[in-house]
Amino acid sequence: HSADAQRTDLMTITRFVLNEQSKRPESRGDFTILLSHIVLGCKFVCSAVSKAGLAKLIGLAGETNGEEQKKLDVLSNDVFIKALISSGRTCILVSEEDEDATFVEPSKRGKYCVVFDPLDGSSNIDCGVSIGTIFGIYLVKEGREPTIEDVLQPGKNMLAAGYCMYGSSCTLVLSTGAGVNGFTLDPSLGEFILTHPDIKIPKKGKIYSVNEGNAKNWDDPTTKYVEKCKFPKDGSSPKSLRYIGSMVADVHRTLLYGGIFLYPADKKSPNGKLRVLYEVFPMSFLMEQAGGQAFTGKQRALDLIPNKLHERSPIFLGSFEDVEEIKALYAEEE
Ligand code: AHM
Ligand code: MG
Repeated sequence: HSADAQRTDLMTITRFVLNEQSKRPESRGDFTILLSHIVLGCKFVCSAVSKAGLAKLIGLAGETNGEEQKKLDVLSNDVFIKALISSGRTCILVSEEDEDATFVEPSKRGKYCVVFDPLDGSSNIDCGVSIGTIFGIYLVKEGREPTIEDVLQPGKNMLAAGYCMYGSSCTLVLSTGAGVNGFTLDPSLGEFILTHPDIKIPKKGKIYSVNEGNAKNWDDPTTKYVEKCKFPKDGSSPKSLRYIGSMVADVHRTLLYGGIFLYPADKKSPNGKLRVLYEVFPMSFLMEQAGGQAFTGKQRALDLIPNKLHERSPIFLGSFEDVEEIKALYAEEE
């Protein structure tokens, strides 16, 4: 796909996924249909996010006679839940916003389970800084009633994962298990166009990304690792620190520029902060597909078997060699 071809031969996300799926003999278009409903949700949230700052001034759609406006994260969740159910391709939905899983009624059921965080990075919503949607997709075991066990599966069983970043542009990054591709929303077309084909994360990076305000409560390996980033002993330059506090934005930068993103355990939160099913797993899936690694401090992140829907785990992910270093520090502990 040369530059000129990219301008005139538009590779939309739908066309891309249809091509990809046509190589799979068992495919009947169900995945493409599911994805188009996820994409619709992302477009809606993108539009809502870009108008958020104006909401007080002009009033957002749906607001009637002074009734209180829905918070953006609640609104986004409602849109995703409805879009996913109406796709007719889902059976279980797990959202960060909902305590319990949603079981789709039999007449609208399909074979996919979707785990998602409709609007992640809540602390950045009100100041207009990048936020995002994260999702992962599992296939339900065929021939029996869907149960919660269908989603309490290790991340390596995911069929696909992705995120959409509502940043200076709206970017959707997707993997269906054969590499990672990035699409940018062309607002004038209302279509996501392939702009980042076959993303590979640099083997090693120059950036580390962590909430250093928690340093007081870190464990030894994390403390030693961050010390190493700042005061390398092997003659290399210190790493730069970048931390937005939106996982999607911090991971997106890590994927494109290389480096490491960490949300470690600390004395106050022994399991870290980020949620296994719809934050840790999709991002770990994408990292591995792009040639990087994701580690929990104990094991490969995608090998984790979650016991609860909203379980948390520490996470270290990014460039292969940077994650090797933190793995070595944890190995020394044992
Ligand atoms: P949220 O689901 O309440 O938005 O929290 C998740 C966010 C992530 O996007 C981000 O990586 C992390 O929380 C930042 O946490 P902290 O503010 O503790 O650094
Ligand atoms: Mg979240």
